[in-house]
Amino acid sequence: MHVYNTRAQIVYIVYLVHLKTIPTVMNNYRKAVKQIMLTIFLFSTCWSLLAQTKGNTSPQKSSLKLWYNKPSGKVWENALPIGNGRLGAMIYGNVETETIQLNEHTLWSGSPNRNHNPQALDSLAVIRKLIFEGKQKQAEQLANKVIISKQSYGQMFEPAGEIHLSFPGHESFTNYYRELDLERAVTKTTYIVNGVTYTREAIASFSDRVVAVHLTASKPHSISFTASYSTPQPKVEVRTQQSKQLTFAGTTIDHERVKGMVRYKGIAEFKPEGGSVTSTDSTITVKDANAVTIYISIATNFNNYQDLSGDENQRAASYLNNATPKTFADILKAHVAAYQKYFNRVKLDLGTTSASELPTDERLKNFNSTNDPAFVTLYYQFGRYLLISSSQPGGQPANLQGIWNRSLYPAWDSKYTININAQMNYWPAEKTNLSELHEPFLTMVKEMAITGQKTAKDMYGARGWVAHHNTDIWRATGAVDGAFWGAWSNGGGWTSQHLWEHYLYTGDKAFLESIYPILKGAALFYADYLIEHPKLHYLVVNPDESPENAPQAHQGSSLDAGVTMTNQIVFDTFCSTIRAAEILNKDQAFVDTLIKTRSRLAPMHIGQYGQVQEWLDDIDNPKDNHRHVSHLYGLFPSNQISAYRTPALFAAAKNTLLQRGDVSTGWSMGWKVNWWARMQDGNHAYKLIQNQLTPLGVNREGGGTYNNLFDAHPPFQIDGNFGCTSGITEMLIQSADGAVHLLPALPDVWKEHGSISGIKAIGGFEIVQMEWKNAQVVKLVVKSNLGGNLRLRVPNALKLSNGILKTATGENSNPFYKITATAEPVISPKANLSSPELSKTVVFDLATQAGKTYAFYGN
Ligand code: FUC
Repeated sequence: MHVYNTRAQIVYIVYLVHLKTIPTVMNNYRKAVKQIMLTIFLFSTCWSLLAQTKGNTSPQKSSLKLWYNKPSGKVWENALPIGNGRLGAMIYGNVETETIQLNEHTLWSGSPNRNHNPQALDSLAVIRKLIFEGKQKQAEQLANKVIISKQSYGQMFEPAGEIHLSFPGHESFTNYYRELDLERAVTKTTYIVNGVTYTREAIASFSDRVVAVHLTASKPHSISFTASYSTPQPKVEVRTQQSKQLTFAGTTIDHERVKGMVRYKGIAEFKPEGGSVTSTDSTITVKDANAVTIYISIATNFNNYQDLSGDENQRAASYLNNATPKTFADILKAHVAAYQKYFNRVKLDLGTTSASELPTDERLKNFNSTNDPAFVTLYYQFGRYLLISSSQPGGQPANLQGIWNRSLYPAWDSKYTININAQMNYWPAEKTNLSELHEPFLTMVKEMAITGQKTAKDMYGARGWVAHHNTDIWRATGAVDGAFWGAWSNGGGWTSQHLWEHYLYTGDKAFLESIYPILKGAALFYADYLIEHPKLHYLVVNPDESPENAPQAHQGSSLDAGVTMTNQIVFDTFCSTIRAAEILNKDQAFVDTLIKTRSRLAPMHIGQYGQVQEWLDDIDNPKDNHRHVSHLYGLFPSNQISAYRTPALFAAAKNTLLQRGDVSTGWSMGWKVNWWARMQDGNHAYKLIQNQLTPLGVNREGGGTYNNLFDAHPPFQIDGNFGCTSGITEMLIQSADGAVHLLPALPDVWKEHGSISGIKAIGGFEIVQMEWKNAQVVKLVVKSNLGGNLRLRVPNALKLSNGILKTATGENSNPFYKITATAEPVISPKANLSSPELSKTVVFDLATQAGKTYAFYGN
């Protein structure tokens, strides 16, 4: 549809027609005309090019834009996401019929319910015995009967329908352009029809709880359209009110024996400037307006996971009535300010090349064959944008699709898979300075800690709380899907570590006090549930599995006892609970028990192929390229495998990564960026970014990225976006291994020059600014929010602007950097381990004071 320089072409055609009609006798006149027309042509071409590049120049002014010169068409993954943590919308930017696909964070199928299977307890001893005897398949069959839920496998995050705006006469248009401005959280679509430039902007307002759409035109009285609503939901009533409101109201669907009881109400109000607005019983028509603002409010009766007594009508009306008196300009201003409070905290500059001048979809296509560092910056900030837009305090956590889902039966219910995916969503939260946005996830953990108590007691006869590999808005903690995937009881242990991580970054002792019972509950569950391995005598979890993977040796069954990831999670759960109790000065007797129990956990094993063993037995297949590499939980997000403290495990982790391979599902590649960053191999981490930033379909059997930069499992799954954003941070700054490590994994392509500001490190340090040249830190500004020793690990020596840095000695005295030693691994005599080469670093200590900022320079 796009015509490159229409005006120039029209002028030139007029010129040609003109020449034909002028008699030849008027040769001189003709020359003069030719001159004039040529001048007009050149001028017009330039003007047109300018107008065309206006679209092109705006993204250059701000490189933080996703922009395209084509509409989305029917492809949802071309549309651009906006969200305010409560409302989500996908803006298609289609010209003749615009589609605004809507979501609301609490619009889920079902209603308060429990899904644990209490039959587990009676058969637990039998299942354990079968597994210890090597009869995994039999154990799995029994587990399917008694452990796996006979109720819901988890409820679904549901769509709120679509508003369509159809513009008669807009079938043919020119100068098309659309963008998502990450610096302002605004989408914009512009095009020309009959000489009129039309512009549409859309926001999901952070300050006013509505989606607001603003339509303008370059000539008065030019805006006419009809609005309608469609939805895949079966139980919806659509109406119009006062000629200017389009409303929809419904109740969500039943699913897997759970009655759908979430009632919702949506109101879209159309406020034209000039012109008229009329309605039928299900459509609104605006005619000849100068501009139009559409306010969309949606609310449900959801109060919390056990209470649906809210009034969706009153809520939807009150959000709407607060917004409609305001102009779009007012709403936009407050929205941008509220959004930028978060977004502006972090700036990243990896350099810019001419590759960045193309539309986003073309940059994606070219990324693997060009040097486009600014594309990584864009993708990085898009990850932060997505977290801000899908996770706001008081709202629901970002689910498998963040807050964007158009399907009634979405993949994996668009809920929370907690054997990796939901955690990955929150990896960027603390380090990219979005700590407050961790809150919805942390609240979900607190709520699972309540529902999970009965699950722990009924299923396993244990105190504390447990969650399996999935949860949903009702905080289900039962085992679902099938024993192969679901007989994994570490959803509680792992998610509880996010509470501890939040404390490590913020130092908020009141918060630690408030969540201590949850950490303790997760540890208590393991203290009761661990059982001695009859042959190896370690304390292990049984039944257990290494998420979704099965060793060949177990006849296709995933069930086992004491798998590596679980041992690592139990270790972390104990360590953080012990540390928290020490800091809060409580529960000495329990701490003693945990310390004793911890010493009996299985250490990591290094197997015959030099790999970190996934299972206690050395049964890994070095050709296995399963997407989950769960046994490297200890390398990332945990810090049990370290370049400096555990060299043999570090070498083995590298072998595991090499054996597992690179290309996989989107989220798996996102995880691998983090792992290679921890391996201090920037080039390999960058290779994974390349693999991930590949248009879907190019990686055979793997994921990639959609045109709107959503991560492709496939299908769309947002975890990969967040995982990669975390990984890019880990390439530049890490703080999990006893020091703030600067430039631990800088790839060759970014070596020359770059800078990052606003990143957070453990212990409340903020990297206010870091600039590097030729892979050396040349400028560094660190703010110490909590005081304490700042240990810096840097590729080159630094000078403090007003003081002297001491070479680091001994353990880091900063309590936030205290690390419990990882147990010595058991190493197979067949293992061939060669130590990965590490770049040289220098390590400094600086005693800091809370609230002070320190400036350093490279030598
Ligand atoms: C886990 C993964 C799948 C998918 C699902 C949502 O089960 O193994 O790949 O990401 O979560």
